[in-house]
Amino acid sequence: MIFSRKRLWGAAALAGWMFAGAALAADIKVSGPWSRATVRGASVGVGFLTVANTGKEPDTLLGGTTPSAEKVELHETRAEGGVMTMRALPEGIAIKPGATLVLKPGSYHLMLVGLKAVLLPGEIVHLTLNFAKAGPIAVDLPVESFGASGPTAEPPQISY
Ligand SMILES: [Cu+2]
Repeated sequence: MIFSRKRLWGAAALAGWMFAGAALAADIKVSGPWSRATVRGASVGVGFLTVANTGKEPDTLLGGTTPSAEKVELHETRAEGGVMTMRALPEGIAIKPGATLVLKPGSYHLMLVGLKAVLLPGEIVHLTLNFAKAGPIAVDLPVESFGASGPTAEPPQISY
């Protein structure tokens, strides 16, 4: 079968819409996902994104899974006595109705523990977030450069 590029984009858009539909049903919206390149031999990577709870019920981001690492942990970086420390949040992070949780450098983040390969700029980390109520939500994290502090571009807008 031959698909034109446009058709492939259409199929991708439809798949994206179906994922978004599932997320919408649970009132959880994920945006701005990104990861950062690692040096060869690094055992951990990071993941950042924003989660909005547009529903009327609280939900909890429990963590996630990815084929790129042994496990995905939720972490929080904090300055304590002038020293940046990082702790795991095994209970997850609660998100109140109408609240937005921002995972960003120096704050909450996903820790990809036991990286299976070096993360190179331009690659995509496929990740599944797990929510207590919304369940699993698939998200792709573009890998930004080693020194990146944010995503370089918004994902392309889907239009019909
Ligand atoms: Cu961490």
